[in-house]
Amino acid sequence: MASTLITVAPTGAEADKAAVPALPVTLDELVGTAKECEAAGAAVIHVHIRDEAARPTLDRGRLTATVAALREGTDLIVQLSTGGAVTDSFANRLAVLDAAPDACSLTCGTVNFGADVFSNPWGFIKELYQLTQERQVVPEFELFDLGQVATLHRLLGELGPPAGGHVHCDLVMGVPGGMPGDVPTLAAAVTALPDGATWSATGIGRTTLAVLFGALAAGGHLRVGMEDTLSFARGRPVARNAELVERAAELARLAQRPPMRPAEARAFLGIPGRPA
Ligand code: KMH
Ligand code: ZN
Repeated sequence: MASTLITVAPTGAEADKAAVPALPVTLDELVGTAKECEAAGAAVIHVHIRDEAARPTLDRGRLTATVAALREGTDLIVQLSTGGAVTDSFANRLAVLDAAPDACSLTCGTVNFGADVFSNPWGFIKELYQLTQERQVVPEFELFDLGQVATLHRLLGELGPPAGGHVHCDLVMGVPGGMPGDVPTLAAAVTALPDGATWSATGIGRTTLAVLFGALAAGGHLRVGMEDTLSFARGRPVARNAELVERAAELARLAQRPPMRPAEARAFLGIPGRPA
């Protein structure tokens, strides 16, 4: 039976801990969340970290310690964000790979991001991609609009296949400024992907459920978490990341595509197993 890759994105760079107390921001909170989400069916964790004041940071020491702690506490594939926060420099975003994660995000273009701009010019995309190839860190191609799918084709055409040999994408839908989180747009994006690519999708905010159901129906994989939505239902805040994973896993089982476990996900994504 085919299975469903579930990625949890528990923190992000945007939500404010003071306003969202359930957001995991310390290392202990992150590892505790990761364990619960793994038990609930996640196989990958997409990681943003915070500093002692709960502000987003790309501090190298903290990132390295985070990778080690997640490996110690879970079998999850550790995917560090190279997107960071909209205020992070390109140099700091490239340096994320110094923490030697299993995987990283790699966004394929610039996009309006609410009132901000999430900047990913072609030169930066190429440099980051080449670094993933050199360091053998498996990239997940983050696609916020259809133009970014065209850039992914250009990238693969110029620089060849990624570390691990397999192209896996994540459609990030419903960002104010990016592609809408609806089924016609999902279908258009999936149709445009490179041959042989696999994909997950996530819907930001109110688009979460439409994208989740659409992705399952179209044979895709799922990303959920408090980076992407802070409401479980109308008027009901998310209490913990694991409830979003539990819901995704339940729907995946109903779709006859149960959650993929981390070892299967490693083979699927071309990520080597951990040394014993
Ligand atoms: N925080 C956003 C500006 C990624 O993680 O690679 C970018 C983002 C994408 O979250
Ligand atoms: Zn992210």
